[in-house]
Amino acid sequence: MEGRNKTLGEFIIEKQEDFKYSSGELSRLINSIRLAAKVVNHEVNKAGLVDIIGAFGERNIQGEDQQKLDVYANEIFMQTLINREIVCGIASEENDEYITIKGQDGCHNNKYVVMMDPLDGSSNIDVNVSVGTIFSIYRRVTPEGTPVTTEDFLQPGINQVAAGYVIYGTSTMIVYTTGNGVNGFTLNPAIGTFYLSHPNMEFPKDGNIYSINEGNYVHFPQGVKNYIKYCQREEEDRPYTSRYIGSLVSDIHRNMIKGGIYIYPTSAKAPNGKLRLLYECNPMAFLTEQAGGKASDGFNRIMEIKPTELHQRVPFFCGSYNMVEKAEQFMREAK
Ligand code: AHM
Ligand code: MG
Repeated sequence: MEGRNKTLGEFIIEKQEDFKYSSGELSRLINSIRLAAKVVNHEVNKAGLVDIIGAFGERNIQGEDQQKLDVYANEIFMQTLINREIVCGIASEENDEYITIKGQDGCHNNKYVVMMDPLDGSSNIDVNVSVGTIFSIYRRVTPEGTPVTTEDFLQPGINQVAAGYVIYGTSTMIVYTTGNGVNGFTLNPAIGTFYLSHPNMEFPKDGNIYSINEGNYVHFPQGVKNYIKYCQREEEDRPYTSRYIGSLVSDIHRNMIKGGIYIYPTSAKAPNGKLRLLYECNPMAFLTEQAGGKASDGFNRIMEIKPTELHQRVPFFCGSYNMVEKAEQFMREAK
């Protein structure tokens, strides 16, 4: 079997020459994410044992309850990246503003900016449901040597040089792309090593799973309602099944393996949808396209949207190519 016994560390070294800009920095960056993922994994696994779960008593910029582990994961990912002096800026779903990072020499010579959702789906932690970390990496667009600006963060998704997620599930995995396909690595917790377990992951072109919070049905746009009805129709033997964990990373991960579509549309309650373009949709869209799937806002390719603000939300249709095409067709027809 390809990749048997290959560790993530070995894989990163082997693939370094494939990177567009092969200075080794991107490899170091992914290595830091691997390290932070292990630390967060350790803490997430202890969630029921230590008194770490529960609301922290703070609300993040979107006005949602922030859980303690969100704060923890945010700190770990931030500190790991800052300490290694690989990036020049980080924007996190948990922070109102981006941060600028300079090296020990006081210069701003690093090339990459990172955007992340350190612990997505964290409301699921206290019920033992999988959560994840999502990350997205860009080269800065402003000149090296100067502090990063908003412009470095408000880049369209097509500029991503790498993206991925960590899923803290029944096993812990890192799944990422640097633009040459998608590979998944599973953690052996006994020795703390990620092994290549899912080489060249691909979304099946078609699938039978649709993942959407149907509790919001009455608020959905007509196109989405029609698509759901299409999935539920009995005639023509359409064996669709509904699966919604409510944890984006887990829903997308399952659909990538089994074939399916994830939809978080606009609704009367959430006029721009719920998910964030920079921290959630762009990285998931990059992974999805690299795995042969499709990601759109119902009409346009997610990765071509020009962001206008850090915490911007967009409707999200993502998954098996033909399923997303079909859903888009319903959206167009109902327009
Ligand atoms: P979060 O970033 O606050 O955790 O919210 C994102 C999560 C996704 O993981 C999930 O797909 C979605 O919110 C679920 O939302 P809802 O409960 O409205 O269906
Ligand atoms: Mg999130």
